[in-house]
Amino acid sequence: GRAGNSAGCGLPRMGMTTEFAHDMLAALSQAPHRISPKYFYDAEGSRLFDRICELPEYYPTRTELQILERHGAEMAALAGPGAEIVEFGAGSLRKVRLLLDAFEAPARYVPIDISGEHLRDAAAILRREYPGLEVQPVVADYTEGLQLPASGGGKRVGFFPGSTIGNFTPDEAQAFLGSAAELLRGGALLLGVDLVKDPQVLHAAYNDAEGVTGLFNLNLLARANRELGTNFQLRQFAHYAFYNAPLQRIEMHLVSRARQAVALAGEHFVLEEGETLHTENSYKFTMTGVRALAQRAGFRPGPVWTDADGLFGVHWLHA
Ligand code: AVI
Repeated sequence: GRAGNSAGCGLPRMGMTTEFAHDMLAALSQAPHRISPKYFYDAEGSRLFDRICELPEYYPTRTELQILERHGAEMAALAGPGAEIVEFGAGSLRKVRLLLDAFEAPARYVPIDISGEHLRDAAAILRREYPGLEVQPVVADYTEGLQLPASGGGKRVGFFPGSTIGNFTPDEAQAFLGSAAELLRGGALLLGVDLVKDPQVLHAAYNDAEGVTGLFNLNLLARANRELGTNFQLRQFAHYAFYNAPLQRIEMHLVSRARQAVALAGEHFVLEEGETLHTENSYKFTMTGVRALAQRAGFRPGPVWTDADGLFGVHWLHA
């Protein structure tokens, strides 16, 4: 709990760093301690996530790629010629390439991302590879209300791969889908979701033998030390990930190995031995669960594609 005696936080909400400072302060002040998984993704965290995607235990990335490869033609038929692909987040050039290759003369690609730098890079690469394609990046937080450039007449197809929706709270997922349905009205959303399965398979995906997921989790503290001047002792925290079956989610925590104090913004916060900082939820879905969720958000569920082992699902949702 809070052991300092300064008068409240008083940090203005400005850039990402101040927001991070604000949220870390809240996480340390309140029990249970929890912070948004969005803070995983600085440059180092993004590199570690790319490594996770290559791990033998982490099946989602390669399984979704395989589904997009096998069923791209069916998706293309639903999209029709001259479609416009709106991607929420721009972290998966490999995935959107499969759609761009399968679709008939896609007219436009609109990646939406908070990182302008990431977007510019992605846009430049795709413009070079697809000379006929209009690439129109939008720098914005796609979880907040946003406006898109007027569509050129083709169907607007949203793309939200990777089961990123699983990192939202159920309320956030509902709100996101609701605004996506508005944005894509008349078109559709291609939504990739990780499916409920054998807990041992899920457990292994977040507890890889090489320990990369642990490094990814701990990088949140390393990042706080770099950006906020905290003094987290990384060796004093253990990566802990488990499948919470009743809530259908993987939970990631950082467990304090001993009673320890952390300094932030002139205050000291004590973490007891065994207390955790809850860093991520990764919800898993059933096919019917996704369809019900989508329907509540204003979509009409269409076809679903999956792999032979039923690990991952890609849903076509009519907007
Ligand atoms: C980005 N997101 C869908 C990943 C997931 O599986 O929830 C992040 C991740 N966390 C640990 N491993 C991968």
